[in-house]
Amino acid sequence: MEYRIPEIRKAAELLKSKLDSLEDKRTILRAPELQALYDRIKPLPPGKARADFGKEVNTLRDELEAQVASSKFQTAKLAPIDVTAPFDVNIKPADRPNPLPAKYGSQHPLTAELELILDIFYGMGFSAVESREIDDDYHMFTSLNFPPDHPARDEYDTFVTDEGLIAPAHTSIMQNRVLKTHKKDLEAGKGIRFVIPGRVFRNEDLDARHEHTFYQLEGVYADEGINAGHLVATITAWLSNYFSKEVKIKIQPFYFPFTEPSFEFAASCPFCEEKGCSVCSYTGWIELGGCGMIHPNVFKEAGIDSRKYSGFAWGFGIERLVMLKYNIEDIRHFESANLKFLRQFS
Ligand code: FA5
Repeated sequence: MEYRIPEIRKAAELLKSKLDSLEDKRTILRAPELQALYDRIKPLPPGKARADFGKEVNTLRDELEAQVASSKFQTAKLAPIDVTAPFDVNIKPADRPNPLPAKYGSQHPLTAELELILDIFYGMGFSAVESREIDDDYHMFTSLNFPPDHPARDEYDTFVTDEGLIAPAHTSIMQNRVLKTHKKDLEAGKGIRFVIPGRVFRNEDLDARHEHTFYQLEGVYADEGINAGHLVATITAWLSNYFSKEVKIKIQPFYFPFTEPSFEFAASCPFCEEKGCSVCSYTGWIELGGCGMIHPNVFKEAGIDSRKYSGFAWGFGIERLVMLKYNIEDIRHFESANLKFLRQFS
């Protein structure tokens, strides 16, 4: 703003330069230089000169006020804020909480065991692909041969968003994707061999063996001439490797809409050679998961001719397997963030 009256112009320059150096900008509105201008209005004779003087003083005050207001937003340069930080990054380093330094952290036991499990499968010629944590009705049910309103859907009661998206209750949601994507490998005579780890969710009553959020590992194998013998041999080879000792596998009939025939599989107890111990509840056998021959309708949904190709799939809970291996009595330890528990594996 250009002030016409020299006295006001001079005061304006002075007040503006003063404002820059003030920490509390509001005090400029009480500056003696501004007050002196107001004091000058009253003694002036009534008329245009007095009105012009008063108008310019008010304009100067408005201008200063606007500058004070805008200065509130001209904050000093702050360090970028990391919203994931467990404390305000603007706190002086000396006043910050002292969390456990990263060098004392270690892999979570489930991560370490999953890496080991995957390594075994890589050695057997499998590839791995991760499952998903949000999905739709088609992959959760329809592509897996669950007819609409079929009671088997109740076995997989899980969390659903308002938009109808589903937190998957099992890693079998990936069967259709893997078969569809690698159909061309089958046709090229290569076969499909995939393992699929993933986090799954269920509406469960929680106890020592049931979590609402846990991990599964799915396996999908398809080629020409595959039968249940290949299924048993594959699971036996993997488990014997995992427990570093010969493990026998027992399958017994079960029902899953997406496999036919379907089985539950159990392993001979690696801790007592089937004699019976507390780990296997004195039965000599440990139930591990579900499996079966891929249902023709699942192949059909993926565009694969089930008269030419066959295959098997299985799924098991990773926590339950790791609990067995380390004799962990309660599944809830894994997500408890209890350092006493976690340090036993570091
Ligand atoms: C299934 O989830 C099938 N999708 C498995 C399958 C895959 C069958 C491919 C055939 C072909 P089931 O609901 O039984 O099946 O779960 C498999 C395993 O997940 C169980 O044996 C158990 O090890 C684990 N599991 C199931 N529910 C829980 C839970 N609430 N907490 C921890 N582990 C669980």
